[in-house]
Amino acid sequence: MGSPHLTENQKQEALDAVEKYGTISAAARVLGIPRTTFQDRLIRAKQGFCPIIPGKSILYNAETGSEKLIWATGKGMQGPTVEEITDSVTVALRDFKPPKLLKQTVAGDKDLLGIWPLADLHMGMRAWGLETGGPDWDIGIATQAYQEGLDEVTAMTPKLKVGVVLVAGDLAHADNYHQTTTNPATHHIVDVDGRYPKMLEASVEIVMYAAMRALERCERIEVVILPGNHDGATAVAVRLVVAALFEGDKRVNVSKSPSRYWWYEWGKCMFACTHGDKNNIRRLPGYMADQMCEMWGRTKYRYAFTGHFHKKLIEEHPGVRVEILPTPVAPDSFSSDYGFKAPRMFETKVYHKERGLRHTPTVIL
Ligand SMILES: [Mn+2]
Repeated sequence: MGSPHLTENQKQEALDAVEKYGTISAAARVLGIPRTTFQDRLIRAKQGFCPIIPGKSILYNAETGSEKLIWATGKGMQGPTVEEITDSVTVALRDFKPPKLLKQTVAGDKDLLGIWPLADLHMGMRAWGLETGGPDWDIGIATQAYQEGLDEVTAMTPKLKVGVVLVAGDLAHADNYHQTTTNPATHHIVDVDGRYPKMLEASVEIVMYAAMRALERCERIEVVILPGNHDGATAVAVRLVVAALFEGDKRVNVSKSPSRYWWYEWGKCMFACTHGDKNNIRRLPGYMADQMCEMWGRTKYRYAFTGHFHKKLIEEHPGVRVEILPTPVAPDSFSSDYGFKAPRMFETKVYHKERGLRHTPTVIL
């Protein structure tokens, strides 16, 4: 294809001629050189922004230099040589710096702690969609929805040093064979699916499932099961069963504390959790500072969690971010009667020892 020794003057002459005379043919005629030779010069002059396709003929816009038409001739002009293509690509990519490879950790990041909140799962609740306006709900539906949500949110969670499976109360919907919540004085009869042992079993199973998933991401985990107003007795039973099932597993510690509060320290982070039916989010920061003053003093980032209200809410208080944890449970007749509604979701929360909250992978069910 043409002379390899095209001078800068010849290139400029070709560009100027096309601009002046409007078409390649006219420019070639005026310059007194064959059209194909002129076209070759023009292509070389424009190299860098005009791709050349072997076996095709291209009509360029004289004004802009962009392609107007391409004829697939199957013959005719040749494209640039392999060396020319290599050269132009090399020049174009001269300043491109590939990003560093992401750190592929096998072990968990030693500075990261993750929380798998299980707030208000209300295992054993039964709902009739026509009545509530939400989905039909029973133990089977809940188990499947929760397992899928946990799978998805865990897949979004990085590898961590420590994981906390934090059951923030109301894991089970009823607390006895009488289909009531914990306090008999309230006579609060709830809509249940199945007999009490079935509810207890499903409650244990979903905590075990979350723990197994967390173990896929963490070097070791803590399992914390706090009671709520629905399951004051059942939470104790679940805690004992889960502790027995993980007995001897060095990667798992199941808290046996009977307290309604969870306290934890991770580097400069302090955590607190209680169900939220008794202490509320406005009193919690002061109680946290008073009850755990030394942990408070050692830490810089502080997080308090409650459940109970079935909606996500974050309030920033001096020294503490207080969060109401969202729930993945469907509304029951009580919730829909009172018009309580919020997106159903699973989250995990990832905290750095020195930097506090890093991210909150979230799955909306
Ligand atoms: Mn509650």
